[in-house]
Amino acid sequence: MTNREIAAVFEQLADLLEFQNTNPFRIRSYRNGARKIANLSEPLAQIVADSDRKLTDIDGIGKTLSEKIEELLETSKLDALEKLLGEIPPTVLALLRVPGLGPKKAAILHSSLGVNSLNDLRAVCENQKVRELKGFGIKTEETILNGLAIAEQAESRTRWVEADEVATELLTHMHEVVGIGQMEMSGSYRRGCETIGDLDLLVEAPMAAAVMQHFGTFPGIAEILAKGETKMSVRLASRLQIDLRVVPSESFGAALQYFTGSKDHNVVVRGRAKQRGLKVNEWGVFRVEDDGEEIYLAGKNEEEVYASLELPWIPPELREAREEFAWAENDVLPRIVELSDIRGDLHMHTTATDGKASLEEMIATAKSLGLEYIAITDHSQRVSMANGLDPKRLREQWSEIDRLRKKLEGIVVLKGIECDILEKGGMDLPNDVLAEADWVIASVHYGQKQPSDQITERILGALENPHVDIIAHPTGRLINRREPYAVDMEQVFAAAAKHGKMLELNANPARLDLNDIHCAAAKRHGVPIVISTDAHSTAGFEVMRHGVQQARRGGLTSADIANTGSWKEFSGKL
Ligand code: DGT
Ligand code: CA
Ligand code: CA
Ligand code: ZN
Repeated sequence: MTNREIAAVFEQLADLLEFQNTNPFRIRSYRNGARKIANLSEPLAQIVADSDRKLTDIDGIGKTLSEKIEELLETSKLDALEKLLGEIPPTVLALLRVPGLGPKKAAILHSSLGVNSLNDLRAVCENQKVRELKGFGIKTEETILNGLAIAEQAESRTRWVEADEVATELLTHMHEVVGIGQMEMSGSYRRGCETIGDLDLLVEAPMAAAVMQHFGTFPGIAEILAKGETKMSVRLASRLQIDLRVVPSESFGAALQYFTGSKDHNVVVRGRAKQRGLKVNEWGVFRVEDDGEEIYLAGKNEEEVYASLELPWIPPELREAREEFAWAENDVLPRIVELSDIRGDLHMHTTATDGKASLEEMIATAKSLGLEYIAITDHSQRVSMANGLDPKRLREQWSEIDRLRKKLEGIVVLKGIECDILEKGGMDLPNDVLAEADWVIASVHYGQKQPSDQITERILGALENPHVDIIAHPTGRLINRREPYAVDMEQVFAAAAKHGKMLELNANPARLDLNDIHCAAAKRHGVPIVISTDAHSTAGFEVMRHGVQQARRGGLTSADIANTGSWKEFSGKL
């Protein structure tokens, strides 16, 4: 189990205890523990495996917590949690995942209005029953209604990055099977979708039995849902479902194509096959003879499947039945961006605000990763929770960068700022300060729920400011957690194009903001995208791959992304 998964278990435990209105001291200790664990850079499993070390040596982890961590690592389960989960029906548990509805309020709705599911919750909100409860009101009722849609999605879909942790562990586990050939994760995971309904593992092996037997021993499996000759489905304790299919070598490419999807893409694939007197399914490409007999033509790899339909191989990220077939037919499939194309990172934080690494540590790590240019962009004063910088502290940081620059080689460090766009409109720092910066990011952190006109005006205002270079995380959404601002993105694209500004694709896997559709729209407007990590630690640089994946889904090439250029090229755009 990863630290993130362990932390999530303790968060859930705390939520359930709070829902049951039990000992507040225990609840707090689980919450603090979860936060500690989520912030640890070293895997807990590694510390436990080391006989010279003790979990209780970690600040904030006491005896109870350490025993529970060991229990989790050993069994992938927690008795205390299982017991609570047994006491509360799953439909009631779903209430705890509605943004804006904490466990305490959920408990009140449950006990006083008999709310037992998301459906019940929707009904009592729509019938305006919630506003009548003590301590709730119209505002709370609206907040809950807004949160419902996203809770309904989070019930059934896992963020890509979390599915990726499981996928990586699963592939390692399955590699222990002797005699297997190719192995790939297919489905929405392979297409790089933001969220994953379930994982679809494909294994090439002559004999399925050994593969399925070993699959069944993957730690974390809570339930075997189905088991056939060559397929099997399981559900993990984390609720994520995994489908396994074992296929022979001559069908591997056909199965990979089929199970990668998307369903809509495959509808077009089958249509093209039909036009050519062919049939495509998970076993291969077949020619259908007049007497109905089917002759196998191709299927070992995806290239030959597409080739038999007179198409070039199409990258999985593009397989959504959008423009990929038109591009493929006209031989203009874009060479979509790759991680190795990225040469700069233009959004990061240091200990001056809410980052965990110092200026020098961030620069050293960026350099060791091969980045050619970076921008230091701490928060501005309005973001008080993050200890945002006022003009004086900002200028001190810039002097420090000036000082470091004298001895730096091989990397350019820009003096930047992530300047808040104020709730009433306008920038959080005066223009004379912004004018001194090499790179100004503008972003919304407060007043995210303003009506469309108002929040759009604020962002358009920032785009009109001559010192602003880019808007960060332009829609503010958090996948499975928070809806985007009501911002009118068409106006934002048009204004960015008009004023020669860039837009960020924030690579944080919980944000991925802009999304794939917006990326394609930005390209259509000729607005350059910058993919940024928004790193808050040296480990934070790692998320760049998620941003690149999202850009690939948007069909962007390296030419569409400003931070793929050399420093000389990039600086020419400033
Ligand atoms: P997900 O799991 O909801 O995130 O999305 P996918 O795309 O992974 O969907 P999934 O797991 O239901 O199926 C994987 C792929 O297998 C899907 O993209 C296309 C193919 N597939 C699955 N079921 C069907 C089906 O009933 N008909 C067709 N034509 N294709 C299917
Ligand atoms: Ca799937
Ligand atoms: Ca599936
Ligand atoms: Zn930031």
